[in-house]
Amino acid sequence: MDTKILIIGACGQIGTELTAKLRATYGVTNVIATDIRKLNNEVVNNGIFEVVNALDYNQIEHLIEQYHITDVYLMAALLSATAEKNPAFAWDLNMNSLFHVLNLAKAGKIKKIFWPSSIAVFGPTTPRHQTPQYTIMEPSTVYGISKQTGERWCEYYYKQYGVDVRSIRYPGLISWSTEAGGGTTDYAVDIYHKAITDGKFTSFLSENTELPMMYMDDAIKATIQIMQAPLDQIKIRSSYNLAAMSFTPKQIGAAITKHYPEFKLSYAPDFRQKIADSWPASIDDSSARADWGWTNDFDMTTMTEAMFKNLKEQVYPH
Ligand code: VAH
Repeated sequence: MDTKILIIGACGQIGTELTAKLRATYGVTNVIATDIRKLNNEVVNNGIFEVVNALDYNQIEHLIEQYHITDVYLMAALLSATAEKNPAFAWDLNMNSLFHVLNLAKAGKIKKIFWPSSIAVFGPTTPRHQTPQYTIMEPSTVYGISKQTGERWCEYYYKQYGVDVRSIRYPGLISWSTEAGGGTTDYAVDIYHKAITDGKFTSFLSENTELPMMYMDDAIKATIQIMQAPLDQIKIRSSYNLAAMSFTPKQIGAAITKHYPEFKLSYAPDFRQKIADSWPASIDDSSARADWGWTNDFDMTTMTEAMFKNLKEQVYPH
């Protein structure tokens, strides 16, 4: 049977680039992009798009039947900073959207699920450097609690009902194609835009706040790779640690200054500093590398080159 994909949350930071890559990989007519609003022209105009609320079970079930969907990528969620401002809705959206898709798979209506977790599942008591796949996990954010709980349910549905759900603990993701929104790591997206538009940037995290990060192209590669991996290579059914690099605002500022020597970086830590301080500085992703052959292509230097190339060509051409 052909792979027919439904993406829920296709207009988000990951969803936007994931939709483009899945359309290129599986064919435009085999990818149904959905979001609660028509937020992104590329996603809406370059293929099949439907307005869908990730909390509406009947809407999702109807689309699965209408398009004979086999695989669902559930990308809709409230990220860390936004979730702290609206805990009840964050829990509802992050958890009940997952239950809808897990239950549709349990009922045999879909074959495979991708669900994004995050390094936010780790907390202040987790070993911060080279955080292992299995370790203490006491997340102190609404977002992290929802992701840790989601991982537990993914593993439960696999073990109890044979649901083939696969998951990755994304680090902070950096992309040029969508405005960053609601994430604690999103300073690392905005800083590139401001280097071009303003020549200066004020970071809401302090200069030595080291966090695990990844260029979006690598995250999209890993997402499709884990979904294409043979069943016997997926040995972890909670979620896989994934890593590429770690850096501080000061370090990314230095990388930017190589392209913009006049760039000025200042610091004004806000409520997001406490969130960042609860997360690991670096991640051990040896399980993903061993089980399904994950390798990253981008480091801080090549990511910075790619960010400025794409931003100057696609976003700020004049
Ligand atoms: C956030 N970008 O900042 C997300 C991510 C590891 C952080 O999950 O909330």
